[in-house]
Amino acid sequence: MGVVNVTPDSFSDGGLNLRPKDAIAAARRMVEEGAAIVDVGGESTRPGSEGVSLDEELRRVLPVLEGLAGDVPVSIDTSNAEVARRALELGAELVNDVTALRGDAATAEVVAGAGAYLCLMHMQGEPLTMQAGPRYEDVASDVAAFLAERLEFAVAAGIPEERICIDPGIGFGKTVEQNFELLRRLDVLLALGRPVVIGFSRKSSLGRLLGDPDATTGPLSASLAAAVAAYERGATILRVHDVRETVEALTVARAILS
Ligand code: HH2
Repeated sequence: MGVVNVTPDSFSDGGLNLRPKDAIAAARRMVEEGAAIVDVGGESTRPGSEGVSLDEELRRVLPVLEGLAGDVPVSIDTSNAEVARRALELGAELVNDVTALRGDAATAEVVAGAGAYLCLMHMQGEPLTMQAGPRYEDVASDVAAFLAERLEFAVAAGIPEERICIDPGIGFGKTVEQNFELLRRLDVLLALGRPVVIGFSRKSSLGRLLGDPDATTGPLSASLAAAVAAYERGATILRVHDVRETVEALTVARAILS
């Protein structure tokens, strides 16, 4: 899953694809490089971000979705039901909701009605404050229990279980150590029986592990290591910014592992 952020302030690529023409070109390039789907988002959820208005989110993503409609498989990264609805009308196949259907009460119905795929992600707290002292009894089982509950909720709302994937939400209310523990213990999430998505690409925990306590991003080399490790442990969807390099790394990993 390639990431296209149509935002001025995303943590690693803010401003790069703010013009529709650039975002469309980036999405097409990612598919050429081997992405199976491109995740288009109009709101940064980096630590400390305050969110954008519905109008602004629509203004950012609609021209991009219109430009991609029909020939690029699209996921819409939103927690807003109206953005999801418009994106699905324009051909998006998957709704990637970082609030796991808690952000907007209408999203579940929109996804169910369209017969779309859904990604449920775990987040403790909300972006503005989520990195201020995240607490868990046991991070892997707490995240799994949350995702199991959201899965049940989504299915009760009419979204077939076969259309749902789950994501521990790397960096969303987790310390560096908790992020790595979630990957180390991915089996706890796999036990829920749904495909697992991992988005470790460029995240600050990578830069911090490498020795910079104030890092806000991590380098490509570290992102590739995390993607390969996640794949090896059973993740089947890797959400990444650097598609070509990740596809190359995963191709080699697969040749060795299979
Ligand atoms: N991470 C980000 C955004 N959406 N969705 C899922 N399912 N999993 C993730 O790990 C995830 C996500 C944050 O990364 P990015 O989109 O690059 O940054 P920003 O939120 O600053 O736009």
